[in-house]
Amino acid sequence: MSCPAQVIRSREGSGLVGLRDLRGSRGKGTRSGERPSRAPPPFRIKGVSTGTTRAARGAWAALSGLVAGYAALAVAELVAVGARPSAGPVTAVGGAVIDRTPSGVKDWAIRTFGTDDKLVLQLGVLAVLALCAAGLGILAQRTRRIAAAGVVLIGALGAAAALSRPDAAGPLDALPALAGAAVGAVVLYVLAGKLHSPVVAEVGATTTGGLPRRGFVLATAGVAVAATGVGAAARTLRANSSATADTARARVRLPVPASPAPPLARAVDLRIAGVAPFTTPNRDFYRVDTALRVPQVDPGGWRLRLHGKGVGSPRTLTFQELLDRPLIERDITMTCVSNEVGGPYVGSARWLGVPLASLLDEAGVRPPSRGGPADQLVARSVDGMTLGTPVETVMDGRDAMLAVGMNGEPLPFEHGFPVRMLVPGLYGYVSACKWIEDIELTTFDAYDPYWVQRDWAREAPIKTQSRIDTPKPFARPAAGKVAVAGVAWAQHRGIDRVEVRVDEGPWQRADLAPEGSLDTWRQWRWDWAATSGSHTLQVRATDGTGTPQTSARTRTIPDGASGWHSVVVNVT
Ligand SMILES: Nc1nc2c(c(=O)[nH]1)N[C@H]1C(S)=C(S)[C@@H](COP(=O)(O)O)O[C@H]1N2
Ligand SMILES: [Mo]
Repeated sequence: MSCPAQVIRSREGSGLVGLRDLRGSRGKGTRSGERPSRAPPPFRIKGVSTGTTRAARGAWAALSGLVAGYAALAVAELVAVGARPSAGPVTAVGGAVIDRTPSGVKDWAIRTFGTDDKLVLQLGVLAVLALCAAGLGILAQRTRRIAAAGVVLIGALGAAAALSRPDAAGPLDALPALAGAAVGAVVLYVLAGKLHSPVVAEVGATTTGGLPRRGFVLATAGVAVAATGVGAAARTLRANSSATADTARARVRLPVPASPAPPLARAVDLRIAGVAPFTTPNRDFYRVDTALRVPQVDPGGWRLRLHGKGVGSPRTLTFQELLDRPLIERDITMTCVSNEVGGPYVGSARWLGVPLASLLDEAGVRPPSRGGPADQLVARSVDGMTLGTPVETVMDGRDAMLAVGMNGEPLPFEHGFPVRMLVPGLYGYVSACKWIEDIELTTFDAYDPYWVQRDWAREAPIKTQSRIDTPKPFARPAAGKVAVAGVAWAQHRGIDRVEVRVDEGPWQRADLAPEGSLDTWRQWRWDWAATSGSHTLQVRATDGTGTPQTSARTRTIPDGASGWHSVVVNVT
């Protein structure tokens, strides 16, 4: 085995390692440049006499790997603050995993973990890293060089992941993972050398049950403390930069809209306990995106490029130039294609923004129906997301917009600050680009955007849906009058009718709240004379074109779930 007194010796006295030879003078720590080659390195995994000792040694070895990994991550995160926050290895690897996860699994993750899906993913990445680190720690007891090389290899994989991300800015993105790996490799090499010491065997194996020597314990603790300090520094720096972003956002003064939202009847919100409010507060608005780190864009440096096929005069707009244009304010209900029947990924807000069609019009863009060469508008975000929207739809007169405000404030960072796109009637993944920075006119033939590359449909108008918000599944209401109520949506077609039935009996017409607009959801209510026992409630809606919501159940992939929502309740 090449482990190696040789290598250890070459480091002795370097100050970096300061290997101590405690042979015969345990606890006193005399520096020695020599180690008799006949002294076997007894801290070998093999050849140890008792099982407990072997296990203990394995555990200490694994710990050395974990501490090296911890130091590597801390350094990587610190370097990432300087390079690019989302080039940090956990974020980069997590992002690369998201990009490569099959749509079915991704959809399952969104359904199962909701907005926690990202946390779960990052914990998963950390768990895998921890396993690798522990394994390399154990390997280092046999061969430090190969184990250290293993650390570098993992770092190279992290760097490759960072470079592969669509938002990678350049070679600098490889730096955090590589720097972290370099530090991790050195730490592992050094700790492994300290653990692999001659003294412990004599004492340790017999009397202390495998407790490693003091040098190892001190070095390990020292590295752990230092890494914690580095990690804290990284967090502080990041907190500072996000405070700067908060300040920039707080400074934004949203202009008064040239075209305010049409006034809403008070009764659009029936105010029934348990029913989603007509306007979703920003803090409760669903969030679906692939960003492990929410982009914090400085509006001062932000630019929007508009270019591509049929753009007579390409242009680049600043945030202020957008704000200076006549703005519209509209209530629009958004829905995610990953929303299952009865699911939560739908919300309504009052948006403020620049009409997109007029901007395109000024740049010389014509829709296909008027001879324009581009049928697809591809929006790109600062985090490299791409979303494709039919140009025809954007320019058909609906309130497609570049939104800057949400419910009276600048867009929250999570929802796309400083600017996002919105197209009423289309699922978010084909229309609602957050943190947008580029609009390219192209064709559906020429380019498949992110989700389309992952098996989702090119075009995806929102399907008519209705949801029972109250009573909740398996609720136990008392017999008598029970309010059955919820929401229904068919953006840009409107909702004309909602019906409810009990135990597959006759359909009963629900009362509808006044319509907000064709682009918003609509609340409904039906009073049920409930009798005791278990009952199934079902709901269906009819859209503004007179088309009833289909009963046919489909999955969310490729273009949105369909079918009727039902809820089972036990009346007491
Ligand atoms: N940059 C970016 N924009 C994005 C996405 C994304 O992953 N990245 N997801 C889209 C999807 S699938 C939906 S449903 C909406 C969700 O918007 P919200 O998070 O503000 O509700 O954003 C869209 N815009
Ligand atoms: Mo979505």
